[in-house]
Amino acid sequence: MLHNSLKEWKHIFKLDPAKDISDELLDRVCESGTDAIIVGGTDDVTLDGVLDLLSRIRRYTVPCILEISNMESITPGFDYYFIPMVLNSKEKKWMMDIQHEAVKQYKEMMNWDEIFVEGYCILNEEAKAYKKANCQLPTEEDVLAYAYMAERMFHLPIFYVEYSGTYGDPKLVEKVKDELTDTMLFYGGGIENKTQAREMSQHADVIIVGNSLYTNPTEALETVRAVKNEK
Ligand code: 1GP
Repeated sequence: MLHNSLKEWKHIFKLDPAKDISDELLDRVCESGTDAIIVGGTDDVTLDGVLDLLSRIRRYTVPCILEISNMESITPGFDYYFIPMVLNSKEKKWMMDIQHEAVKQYKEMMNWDEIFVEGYCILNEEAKAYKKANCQLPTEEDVLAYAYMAERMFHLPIFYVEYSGTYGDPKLVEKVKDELTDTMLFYGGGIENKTQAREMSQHADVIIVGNSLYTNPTEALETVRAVKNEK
């Protein structure tokens, strides 16, 4: 069952533990009014990097989520843990096997009130995660079938349309939303300003803003108000 507070979320910032962020910018991010902060990345995610961000974000009241990238950087102390499953990977490893390993190692510690599994569909061939997880580019029909499977076959709480690094197709996001009833739709990728934030949040339940925080923080920070008040 999806935690009630998550059901109300509209906006999340994603911070990469492999990237530097100043205290000043982190303060603006944590006080921005975003619903939560995800700590997660693809390359060079280390326990030190994760712990550094966790301890700094913990000074604020904003909920803090670890999106698990590898076994080495799993640590207690987050409010929530998101476990990705890459639905359009060509390898069972990214859908099943690493999660299986993680369960063998951490089963005793797993609190399912805090854990949410995300069905990822990665649609940008240039994204690091696309390459790392050895993905296959799905057609629109494929994406809609993945969304259907995420909800109906796997009962996943979250379906994540991931365009990491590039702005995606809002029409496709709209069609995906029509496919889902209980499963929440997350959209992430290339959101740099209010207009894009508003466009994607017309369809997605939650938008995730990552990279633009590091490149143009002022505009990235404006995406919060764009989706939370001015809908
Ligand atoms: C990455 O979906 C998030 O996992 C956000 O993407 O970094 O392109 O904003 P961007």
